[in-house]
Amino acid sequence: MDPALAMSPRDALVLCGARKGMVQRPLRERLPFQARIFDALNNKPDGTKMKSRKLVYEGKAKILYEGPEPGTLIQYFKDDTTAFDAKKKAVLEGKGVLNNRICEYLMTQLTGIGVPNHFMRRLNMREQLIREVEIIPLEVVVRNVSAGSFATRLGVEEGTTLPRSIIEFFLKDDKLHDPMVSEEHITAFGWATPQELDDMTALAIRINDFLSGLFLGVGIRLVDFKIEFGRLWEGEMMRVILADEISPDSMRLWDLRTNEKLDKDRFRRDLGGVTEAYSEVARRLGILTEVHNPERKGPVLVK
Ligand code: AIR
Ligand code: ASP
Repeated sequence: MDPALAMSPRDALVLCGARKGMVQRPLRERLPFQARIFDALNNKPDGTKMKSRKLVYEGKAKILYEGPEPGTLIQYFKDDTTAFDAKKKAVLEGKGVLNNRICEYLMTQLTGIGVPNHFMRRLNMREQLIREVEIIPLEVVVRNVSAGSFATRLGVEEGTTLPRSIIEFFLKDDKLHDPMVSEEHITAFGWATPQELDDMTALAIRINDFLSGLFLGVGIRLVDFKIEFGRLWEGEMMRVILADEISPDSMRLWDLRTNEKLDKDRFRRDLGGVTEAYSEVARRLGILTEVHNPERKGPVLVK
């Protein structure tokens, strides 16, 4: 079992208190370096890819290439970061490496509790092998605490714990700025069937319960997150499975003790320290130790 999961909440709090300066600095220094080595090995000097692979789709933060076998794709995590319909853009060195690792970890944990998802295995620093699915054109957002567009839309003060977890659906359509849609809209226009909506809702609740507990164990509050689902065809059978990514780009994560933001809001709100925050999430989950700090084998208690 991962030591981060075996940690008591009290250990986790001690760890939060211990983090400033102690662990963050070496991570910040080493991560961009490793990302550069990877890029140097994979790219020609002019920036083009070494192997010519068939590009399937390029999004704002990820690229999909044809996979080695039919029904597979390679998901590449870019350092590119966008917000507000890509009006705000930056390249944050090392972010793609972190998201690849965090996403791998969370998808693997979800596989462990039987949440079907597209992740097959990590290939290298920035890439993972995934199952090809037909993406359902919806963003499924689960919220535990008021923040972001929910706080603005409903006038619920940011930080207010919601009386229960709330699920919202948004249509994936950049031109329309991803409008919120109801179940009526979704089924009337056939974006998903009633059965698929039920499946997505049930999976979203399980994912929220599991991830809330997982993050709580490492001193982080899962405020909200966005997931996407896809249809996986197996002969005549079709299943709805979790797809896309789960990373600090798609979640709001607040430090349990200080409410410090450890997610993409650092970029959206110009708070600085974006990749440092993502590193901190990875470190608390126990997934960066072997890469970045060989002498550190797990959580260290500090009096
Ligand atoms: N999200 C929504 N669209 C893209 C992303 N990444 C995520 C946000 C946040 C949640 O969905 O990162 O975790 C809710 O976003 P908002 O803006 O609706 O409050
Ligand atoms: N990812 C979306 C965009 O690029 C929204 C966001 O993350 O704020 O506009």
